[in-house]
Amino acid sequence: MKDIFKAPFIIEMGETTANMYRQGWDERNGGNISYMLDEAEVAEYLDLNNVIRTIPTGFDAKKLAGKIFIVTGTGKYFKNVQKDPETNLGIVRISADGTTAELLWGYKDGGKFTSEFPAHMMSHIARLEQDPNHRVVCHSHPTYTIAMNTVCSTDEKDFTHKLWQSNTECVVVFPDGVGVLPCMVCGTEEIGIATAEKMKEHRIVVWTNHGIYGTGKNLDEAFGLIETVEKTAMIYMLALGHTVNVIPDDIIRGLAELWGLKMMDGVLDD
Ligand code: 2HA
Ligand code: ZN
Repeated sequence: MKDIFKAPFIIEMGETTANMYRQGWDERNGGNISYMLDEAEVAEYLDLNNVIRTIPTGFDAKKLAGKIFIVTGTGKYFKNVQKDPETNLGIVRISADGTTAELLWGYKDGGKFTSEFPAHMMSHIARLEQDPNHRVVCHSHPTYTIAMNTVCSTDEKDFTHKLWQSNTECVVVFPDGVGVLPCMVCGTEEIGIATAEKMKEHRIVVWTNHGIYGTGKNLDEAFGLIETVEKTAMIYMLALGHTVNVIPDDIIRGLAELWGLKMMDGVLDD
């Protein structure tokens, strides 16, 4: 068996959580990440027949039966993942009937996965149906995105338009736009269902007054989506009340045409 502490997925989880913490987006226990792993790769580091304990999933996760995820722990701080991955992370496999997760490694102090596990798993299901290469769901509390929620409506077309108008990168990085949920109680199956519904059309979903979900085929991609929204929200908030110049719709359309991208419907006037 290879040394799991040297596994690329453990190293990457440590790097990404540290990075997000240093951005100031993941205070205290804020934020959570789940990353679907390749079974053959995990088998190089762990005996897949050795289940440490089982943890209820809290919802019907049958569509992910047999899939293995590395997931940040509930109550755990992003700040601490890199120095103690075995306490702050866990590797779990969804059981055949989808009601439990089999712990294969981690949560060393008896802990369990994030309270947002249903939202993560339902988002994985929704994104995998759109893109078989999808692997990562990343939730965070980026400062300016949440600030933007306090001054903008929850209309996702309007929210997307404001982002596209503020930074030319935006339409190129997320032509599929940003899904926006109203302020809801988090940690519930209900917010999971609502998030997954948005994930059918968007790789990014904003939880109003709370934070953001970014997804992708790897950690870089999910992080990069959040980073682009957050940087643009910062530009928007810095300029708020002083705006004399935004990116015109014909330039936004021109960028999408140049890169051959299909834009979210209804954001720009036809
Ligand atoms: O894990 O971010 O949404 C703490 C949270 C809950
Ligand atoms: Zn949160």
